[in-house]
Amino acid sequence: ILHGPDARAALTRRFSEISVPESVLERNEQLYGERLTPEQVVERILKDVQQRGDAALLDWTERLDGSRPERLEVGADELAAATVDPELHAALRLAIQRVRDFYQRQPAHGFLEHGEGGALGQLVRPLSRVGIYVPGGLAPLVSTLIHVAVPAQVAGVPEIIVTTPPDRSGQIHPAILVAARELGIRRVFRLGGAQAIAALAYGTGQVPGVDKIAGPGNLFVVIAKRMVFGQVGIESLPGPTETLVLADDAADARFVAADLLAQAEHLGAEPVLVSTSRELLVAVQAELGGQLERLPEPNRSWARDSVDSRMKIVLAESLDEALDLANLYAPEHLCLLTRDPWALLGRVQRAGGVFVGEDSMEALGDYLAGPSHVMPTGGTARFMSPVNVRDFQNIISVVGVNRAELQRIGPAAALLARVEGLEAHARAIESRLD
Ligand code: HSO
Ligand code: ZN
Repeated sequence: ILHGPDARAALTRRFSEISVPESVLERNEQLYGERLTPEQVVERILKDVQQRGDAALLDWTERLDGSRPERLEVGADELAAATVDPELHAALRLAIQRVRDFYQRQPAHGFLEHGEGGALGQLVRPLSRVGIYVPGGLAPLVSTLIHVAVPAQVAGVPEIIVTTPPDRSGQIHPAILVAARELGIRRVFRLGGAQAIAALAYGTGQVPGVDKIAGPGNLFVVIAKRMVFGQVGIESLPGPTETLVLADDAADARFVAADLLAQAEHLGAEPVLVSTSRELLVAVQAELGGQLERLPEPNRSWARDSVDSRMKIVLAESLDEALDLANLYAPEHLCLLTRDPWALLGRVQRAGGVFVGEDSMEALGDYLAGPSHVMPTGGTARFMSPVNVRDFQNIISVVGVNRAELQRIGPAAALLARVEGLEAHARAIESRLD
């Protein structure tokens, strides 16, 4: 149990290079005969896709995902035929509807003001084509498709391209196909990893290049996104997830433990518990042990790894100190499990999302509370926001000054031009001055 300066130190983020697990290096050695770093692998893939297009995509998919699809794109008939059981179908619809209702409330309009001096304003335009990467494989994150696609659609993006890795037999989970259909998305590609990012960034014969890539992904996906950034827009670089539960003596240790484990079962997750009550910390630790035991495999191993290797437990002197620590850490998720959680909201400064009270668990937010579950990780909540409508729009500045206004402000502009040594600028302005 950490407290005081030790707690501050433990929750202070340090700039660190993406850490590469030994298992990744071992797999690379098997695949390539040398211990290539993930960066080296991604460089190879990007270059290959740039040079050989679809042929490279098929080769890498076969090599890394274990299947060689006849066509990368899911056919219209296959998309139309995908089914899931009716209850799941209804749950997908409910999620889409609630996320849509939420983002339709986000103000995202421009302005154009005509006044005495003419007009100034901002036009807001949707991006033309967006690529969404949906993690597959171990966990087919159908909710992630919904939580990225809906804000893009509310923004008005006319064309959405989805890529998601196929399983070993070349299939995409039917829930992802049904969700895509429900969303009105027509283009889904069997494509994962860095090769998917390369295809979306450069475009190939089969896969259209996009203006911006959104959605989370594994280590290779994140590295690939970093490398293509600039050529194409990148919405964010989400890393492993974290949750900070802030609890006082009124919190129920069973719920606290359950919420920590819900995040812990994501690979590489970092669960953090900050409490003003030592009794609660002790009770939660006991609960964690019991609840871990009762989780099925492989979830138990995933969660245990997060708890054993990365969990932090902090005793705070007061709720004020607890909030200071939370703001310092800037968690992706901040869960307030206290007697009066609403009273704390005004002091929350840095977090991806805040979950207020014991009935608003983060796991609900992952699916259908409303806001997108794609939130800033790794302390990037200091300067980044959750995925939202604005990620999928451009602003165009409008300048429509009239002649009278120009007479008033032009001389000052010309003066500024000359101090910068830009004579042609000054003359362009003065050419219209009386
Ligand atoms: N909690 C994860 C998102 C997720 N959980 C998707 C379940 N499905 C990262 O915020
Ligand atoms: Zn989750």
